[in-house]
Amino acid sequence: KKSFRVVVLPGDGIGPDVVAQAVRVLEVVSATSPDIELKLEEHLFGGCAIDATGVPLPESTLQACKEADAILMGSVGGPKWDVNSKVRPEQGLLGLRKGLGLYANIRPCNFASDSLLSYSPLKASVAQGTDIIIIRELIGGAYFGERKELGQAEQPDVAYDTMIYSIPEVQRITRVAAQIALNADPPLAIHSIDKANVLASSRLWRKVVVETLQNEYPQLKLDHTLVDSASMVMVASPRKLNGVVVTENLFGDILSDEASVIPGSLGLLPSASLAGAPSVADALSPEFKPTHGLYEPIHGSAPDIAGKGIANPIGTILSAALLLRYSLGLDKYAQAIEKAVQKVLDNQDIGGFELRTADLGGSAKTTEIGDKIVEVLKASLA
Ligand code: NAD
Ligand code: IPM
Ligand code: K
Ligand code: MN
Repeated sequence: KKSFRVVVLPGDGIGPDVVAQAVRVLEVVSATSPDIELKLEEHLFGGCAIDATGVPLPESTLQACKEADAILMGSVGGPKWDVNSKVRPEQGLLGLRKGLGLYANIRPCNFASDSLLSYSPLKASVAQGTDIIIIRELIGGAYFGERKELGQAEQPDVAYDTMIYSIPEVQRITRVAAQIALNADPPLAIHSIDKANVLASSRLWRKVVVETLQNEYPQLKLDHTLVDSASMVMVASPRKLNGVVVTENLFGDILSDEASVIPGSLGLLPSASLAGAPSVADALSPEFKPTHGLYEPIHGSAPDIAGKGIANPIGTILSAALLLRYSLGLDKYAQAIEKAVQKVLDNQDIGGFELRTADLGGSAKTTEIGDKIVEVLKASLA
């Protein structure tokens, strides 16, 4: 049996609730498969790690993540840990991304099931057929440029962040976008989003995206949209952005939350954050395994519903599917999980009543959704 080590970081708020359901799903895969075994180990991370150890990313957690074959995460943060305090849960997440070199954040945004169309905040005619894969650069830009807090800067009444990109940083994320576009048949269009009419880092971004694609992937279709306009297109006619959207860290953060609600709920969408040498692009071709992969739902710790047992676990369960696909090379099981999720959302094989959490207008508990997905998955693997 091939054995894989998976580090589990439940984190804060609804994190532990939704991660517990994804863990059950991974345990089903491990127990059913004749040839693989998943060894899951939990570690402290985020606000709960601050409470227990004083820091959000304890050295032992970072070390375990470095040694793991993959990482499954919930979410970190919450009102208990003030944004003005020196030590914050979110610093742990940024430290983990940087520490593992997770530069490529993949956030697919499409309808897990057409039965969700009526839950979209957009009119069905507008939302229908939205199928966007957001590729967000994750360890550059304003998140990691030079920063001075109020009181630390040269002038007493100033604070600043620096949005900075290098040519290699943009080249490698462009290649990831290109590889994902090429994995589809026919290849997907690439939409690069920037603010090149104002920002120097965006002018570099656009130039490098153009040159990299021209030199290395001339067959791919590329267009450019300014981020303000793109955020409007996202709700006015999101299908125009169908394909691969590639953008820098902060724009990607904002646009991916905006896009996430189009297919029904923020609670449905997974993400993968990948590192890889020489390039994650290779990781997305069948022969390659990323050096590190962190998988988490795109939502946060949802303090408004934490502790109520009503969070939607599907984004985290689909993140576990991405973990199997990208880091462990187990596409077959990833597909089985995605299929099980779709069946539950489509109300198939589950006894004739609709099972949805509150974000999708229902009254099901987090654990009930987990129960059903586990049941359907077990049946499909038997
Ligand atoms: P959020 O994503 O936590 O919540 C936004 C809204 O979506 C809330 O109304 C919440 O109830 C709802 N929601 C989110 N996930 C849901 C789910 N699975 N099921 C049902 N409803 C869901 O964003 P926020 O409120 O801006 O942030 C709260 C905290 O989470 C902050 O401390 C923030 O820094 C942190 N955060 C962490 C991550 C992460 O760990 N990667 C991501 C985003 C935000
Ligand atoms: C996300 C979150 C994080 C980000 C925060 C919690 C640091 O919003 O994963 O999208 O801004 O990247
Ligand atoms: K998350
Ligand atoms: Mn975000």
